[in-house]
Amino acid sequence: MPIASDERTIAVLNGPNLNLLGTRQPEIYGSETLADIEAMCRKRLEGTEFSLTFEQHNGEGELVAAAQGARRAAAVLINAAGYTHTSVALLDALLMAEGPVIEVHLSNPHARESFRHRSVIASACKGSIAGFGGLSYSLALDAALALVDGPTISGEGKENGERPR
Ligand code: DHK
Repeated sequence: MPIASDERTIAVLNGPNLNLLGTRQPEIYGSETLADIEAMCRKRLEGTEFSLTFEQHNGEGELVAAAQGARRAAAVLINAAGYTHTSVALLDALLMAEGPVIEVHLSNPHARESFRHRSVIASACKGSIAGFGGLSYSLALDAALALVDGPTISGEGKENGERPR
């Protein structure tokens, strides 16, 4: 069952194989587990007006459903893992997001095999943070909070009740 988010929520979505972080190719993905990363994200949002939803799905359909469930969130962070490079269905779901979507990766896909250089979901995203291990999530949360709380980076704003994308 996907979690339904609202505008007081920052949704963090994780794709396939990220459930095995900590043991999965630690030389590439680091030794932190996904539970460690979730705990760090929860801590980062303490004292803010936002609550966290944090999900991991191995199946493409489940991740699409999670993206649909997150469409009303204040912001969405997504590490789509392998589906980053393949999933038009996930792109379509992320295009429905009302707030900014930030692409997150532990590794730097551009420093790896060429099939990882292309992100199919990039056009739904405000930007991408990659290559910093678990810190990528923290940096992405900083970016999300700056986008939803403060003045916007590129001038488009919350005036007239508009939410930044
Ligand atoms: C995670 C994966 O599982 C890969 O398929 C991506 C991404 C990169 C990451 O670095 O977090 O290519």
